[in-house]
Amino acid sequence: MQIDFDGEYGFVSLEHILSMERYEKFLAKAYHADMLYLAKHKETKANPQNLLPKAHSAIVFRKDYLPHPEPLDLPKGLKIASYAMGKDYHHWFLKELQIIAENLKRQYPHEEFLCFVDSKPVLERELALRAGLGWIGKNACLIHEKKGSFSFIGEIYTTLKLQADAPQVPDRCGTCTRCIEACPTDAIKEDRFIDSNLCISYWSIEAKEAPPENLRKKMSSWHFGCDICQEVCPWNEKAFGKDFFLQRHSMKIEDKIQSLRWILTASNRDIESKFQGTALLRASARHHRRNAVLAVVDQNLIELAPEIRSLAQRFPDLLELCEWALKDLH
Ligand code: B12
Ligand code: SF4
Ligand code: SF4
Repeated sequence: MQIDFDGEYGFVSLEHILSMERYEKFLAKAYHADMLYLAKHKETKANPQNLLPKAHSAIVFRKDYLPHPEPLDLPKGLKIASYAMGKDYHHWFLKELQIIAENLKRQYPHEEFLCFVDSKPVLERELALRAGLGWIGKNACLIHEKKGSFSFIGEIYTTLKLQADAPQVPDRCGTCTRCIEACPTDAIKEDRFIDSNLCISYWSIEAKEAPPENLRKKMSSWHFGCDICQEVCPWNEKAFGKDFFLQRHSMKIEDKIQSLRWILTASNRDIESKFQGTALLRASARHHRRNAVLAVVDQNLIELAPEIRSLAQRFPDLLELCEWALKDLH
């Protein structure tokens, strides 16, 4: 089967999902933090046929996002994970897969095809690994030997019986432990698990509350997501060059102040309309303000103390965080 796709793809059988024991261990250790949907998803992740009855196979897609395929001009001076630096992949990547699925349906009118990107109960990393698209690194990410790990995963479930035709990529982490050492919060645990309770990505995107005090000063100014455990990976260094990430983070202090001031003072509507169509809207305006307060403290931007004082008055639910920040700024 030949598919017109700018990226890699492979086939995998859906008869047996292999890593449910690992998944259960993740849940048993409560590494999912408050993402309770991950526990609810367990049953369907183990049984893909709950999503598409008679599903036999998946076509799994790996799409690079660095540089972002749909870039957007976002406020300068905010540390935003590369995956969110453009239009939301949940829409355009899913659309790409739907077009592929429509073509396949024309070729195989008696078969069924169903597309997913990220948000449905699908064990995407296992499928990508078994489809030969890379290996799972110690940082838990799918890594491609030549292209690195800055990639999205999506898949089409189908009733077609497709044979996995690519060999599984061997683990190429070897004795490297760079990601484990670089993670500021020690979120990378044994056996390639991430403890979301400690992960900056979780606290800046998914969490409803502010991080506990012992983590607040370790957020390293990440406004949305975190790329540290990928940026230090030698396979990304090889794909993008040694200085690539340093340059990406060299931001002017005036830009930082300007962008953080804007978030601290903007209305819900302003924040929502600025981030419309991007993955940044996964976090509410309140959460963007919370993240901005943490970045102000991280950078000790005392000039933004008045904005934090006024934020505390406008949003009493951020009072505790703002008071903590004001005590810390010097
Ligand atoms: C919940 C979630 C998170 C959580 C928890 C992350 C985690 N590592 O568990 C948080 C919010 C922290 C997060 C962060 C990020 N995420 Co996220 N996230 C998800 C989501 C929705 C579910 C992941 C999940 O179930 N985790 C639980 C663990 C146990 O499962 P798992 O990570 O899939 O790992 C399985 C495999 O690795 C497998 N496995 C490992 N070794 C082996 C060996 C064999 C032989 C087999 C068979 C299986 C196997 O076992 C695990 C259990 O089945 C997926 C989308 C999806 N539907 O899968 C995206 C997804 C994993 N995230 C993605 C991205 C891009 C990110 C970030 C890079 C975003 C950012 N820059 O901030 C970070 C990376 C953090 C990290 N180092 O993992 C991409 C990953 C792409 C890639 N190249 O790996 C995904 C696939 C979304 C997508 N469709 O592109 N994420
Ligand atoms: S995303 Fe950041 S906080 Fe999470 S495991 Fe990787 S380096 Fe650690
Ligand atoms: S940094 Fe090293 S250990 Fe971590 S994922 Fe990359 S190669 Fe593997």
